[in-house]
Amino acid sequence: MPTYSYNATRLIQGVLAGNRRDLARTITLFESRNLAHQEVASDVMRGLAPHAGGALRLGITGVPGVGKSTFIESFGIYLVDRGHRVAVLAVDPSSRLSRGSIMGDKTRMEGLSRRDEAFIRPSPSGGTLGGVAARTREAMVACEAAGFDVILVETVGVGQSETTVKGMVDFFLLLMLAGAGDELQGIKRGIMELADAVAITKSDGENRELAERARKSYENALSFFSRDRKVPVVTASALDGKGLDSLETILSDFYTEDKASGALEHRRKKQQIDWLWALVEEGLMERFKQAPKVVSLVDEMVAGVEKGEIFPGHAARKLLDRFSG
Ligand SMILES: Nc1nc2c(ncn2[C@@H]2O[C@H](COP(=O)(O)OP(=O)(O)OP(=O)(O)O)[C@@H](O)[C@H]2O)c(=O)[nH]1
Ligand SMILES: [Mg+2]
Repeated sequence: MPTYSYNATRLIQGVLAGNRRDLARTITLFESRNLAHQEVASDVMRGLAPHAGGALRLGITGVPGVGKSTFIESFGIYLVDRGHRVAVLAVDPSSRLSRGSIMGDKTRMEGLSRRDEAFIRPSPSGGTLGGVAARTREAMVACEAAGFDVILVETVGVGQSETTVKGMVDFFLLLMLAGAGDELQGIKRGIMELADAVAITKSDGENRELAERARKSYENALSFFSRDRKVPVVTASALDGKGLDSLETILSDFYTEDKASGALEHRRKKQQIDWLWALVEEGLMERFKQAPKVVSLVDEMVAGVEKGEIFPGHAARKLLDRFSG
């Protein structure tokens, strides 16, 4: 099968001019595992990176069904109507082409996807969480270079992905449902600790009162966490647009404040360095597992540990010595 060939200079020019087709193509190029493509991809990345960084990067998480996609649709349109250019990306390591993954169906974002000022890209599929996240970071660079000033990153509130997404955004919004009984039930404390703001979704119709009660309860719970700044809790509805204005104010205040104080820049630099180390770790592990001199010893060490004849610490040291020796 002939592989599609890309022209780095053309793609860079197209993306910088805000051409959506070129943006989509660039992201596809970044996702390609073809070696020749990867070389062009690094050239394109080098050309785009100096033009990135100009967007507010907002991560959005919450359990399946909480209303993330519907919220992104409403909030995205709200922002576009106010003159923003909005790109929507996703990190969903479980996504398969065949399965209904987050944003697998763009149907919940039909209105937004029709807007010229919006760009929606589903999660890269397959691979490790690290791999999916790396592709999303690269897509983010491309979107920023194309002039999008708000990047929304949807991730599903299970597993490790929210920690990973937290590491690539400026602001992390947790969507929660109002439920009867203990409001904190079933919500992992760890996720609450990552949130920069919480929105109680589906605060419309009969649910309004319940949502308001939940809001107070979460606000109270969050006040016990020691945090640099207060974590606002709002009620929102994607159906009637309730709470979208408060969220926009919260976000723009945050962005202005952190930009002026240098906190934004500082956080992003730290994220870049964390990312560097994550890539080194991942690469090292890959090289380790593929190194012929290690491969020949691995089975022996694993068998030894399994039988209880070799202490794991000893086996690990032997393998590492062989690798670096
Ligand atoms: N009443 C009401 N229903 C909503 C609202 N937002 C979402 N829903 C409904 O909740 C259901 C789930 O919404 P989604 O946006 O698909 O939720 P999600 O969090 O993206 O779900 P996953 O992608 O499966 O993780 C849908 O039936 C929506 O119509 C809202 O603000 N009010
Ligand atoms: Mg969804």
